[in-house]
Amino acid sequence: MNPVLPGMHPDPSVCRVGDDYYLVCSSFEYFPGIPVFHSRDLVRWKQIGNALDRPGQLSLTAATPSSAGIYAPTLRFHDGRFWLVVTSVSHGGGNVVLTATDPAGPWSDPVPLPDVHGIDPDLAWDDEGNCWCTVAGVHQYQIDPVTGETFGAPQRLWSGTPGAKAPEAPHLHRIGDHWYLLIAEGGTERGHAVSIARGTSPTGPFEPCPANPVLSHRGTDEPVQNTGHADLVQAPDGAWWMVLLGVRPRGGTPGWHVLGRETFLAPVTWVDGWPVVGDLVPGPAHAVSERDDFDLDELAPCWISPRTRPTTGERPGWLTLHARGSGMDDPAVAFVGRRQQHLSCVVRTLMDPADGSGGLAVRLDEDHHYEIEVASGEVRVLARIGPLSSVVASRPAPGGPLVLAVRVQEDQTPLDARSGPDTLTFGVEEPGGTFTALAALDGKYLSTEVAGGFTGRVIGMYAARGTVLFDWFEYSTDCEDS
Ligand code: 6LW
Repeated sequence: MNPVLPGMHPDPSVCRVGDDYYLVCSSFEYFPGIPVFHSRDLVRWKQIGNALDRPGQLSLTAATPSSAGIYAPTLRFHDGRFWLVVTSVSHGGGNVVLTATDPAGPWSDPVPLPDVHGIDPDLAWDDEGNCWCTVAGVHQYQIDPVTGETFGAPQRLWSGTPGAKAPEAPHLHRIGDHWYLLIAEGGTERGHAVSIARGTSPTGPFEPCPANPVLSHRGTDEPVQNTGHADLVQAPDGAWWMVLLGVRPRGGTPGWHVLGRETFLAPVTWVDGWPVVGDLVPGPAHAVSERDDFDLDELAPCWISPRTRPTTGERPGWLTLHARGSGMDDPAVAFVGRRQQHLSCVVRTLMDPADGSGGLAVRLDEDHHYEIEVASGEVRVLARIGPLSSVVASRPAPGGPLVLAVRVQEDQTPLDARSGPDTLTFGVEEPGGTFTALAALDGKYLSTEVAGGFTGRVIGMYAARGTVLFDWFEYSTDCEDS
């Protein structure tokens, strides 16, 4: 069952209304922003929209670095409405509140909280109707979420466990007679942990749990690492659950994770008024075979683009992309992709190069990407790793539309400390379906351990020059991989 939301879905926040659960995640430099998911069982999630799906709600430009942008939303249901509070980490950014009656959208325009300083905002209401906005640090503001006004000075609620860095990701929940302040600490890397404190009022004082951290995989051989940044939800049967982020490092030392931080689910029981977090239940793996023929006017909600969405519709049934800037190295590249969600997968697309050049790319950020590109009568495989760019293979292009493919294969048996985590084989399909490989590249260079940042791999179509078109895009895996 875990991860319940594979691929780049970090900083999950969850709420329940009746039998329906809703969950949101960070989206960084990508547009549309803040994916919204629905589930009935906390295990199977379906994306129902993106909260920030109009350019007027979200200003991401080339001046927004990769891994900046939209961080750590909190989703709550209060007074008949859904509320989102989120940090926009970019020029003119800050914290904002949005509301919706239907979490699938439309969401309101953002209301700025100009006096709330700090990332990872949370919203909670007490019985008197006061609204508390708690941010990393951990500091708390009383606000009016409708106008964005702040009342009084911020109060420090808790600085986390002595010696642990980065108390962040606060979520304040009223459970029984207590207010619980859930936080992450230790930083979002291998030291990540979840801790909790409780008090009888939303403003504290808060008493730390003697068993903190209540969850951490630091210093263990657990296959899931960096566990932290959690939220709590109660099921209709009274059981409690925690959603949290974690990563799946693979290969040799130190282990490379390539899918970004993913969302996991863990059971929670209560002992003496403190939560006890159970194990992350793994698997079972499930096969996925998804295809988009681009026959609809609107793109499905899973498609994302760095910073702004390129115009896409022109030839009916095809995705049309006009180049912007210098291709995949450009922060504003015309790229439409989806998260890589499986350790092994196969991606294929039928591309018409028309009068331009472009292709199929695996992107971590503009400095770390591999792609197979059709340009100037050639098909070539390109690799960009930090300051180095290379054409690693080329052959003549057949002319006219052709199928480009990348096969991502998890390395099952690391041979030495430098092996893995996976191999990306780029190639073309001949008429009749035979796959011809052009190059096989080590996936570690498209990992967070190499590139840094907060995101994960996104695989998609791009234009490097002129106009190129894509008839369909397929993403599939088999049950070998979870
Ligand atoms: C987020 C912080 C974190 O704001 O990473 O894992 C940051 N935790 O809480 C970006 O996702």
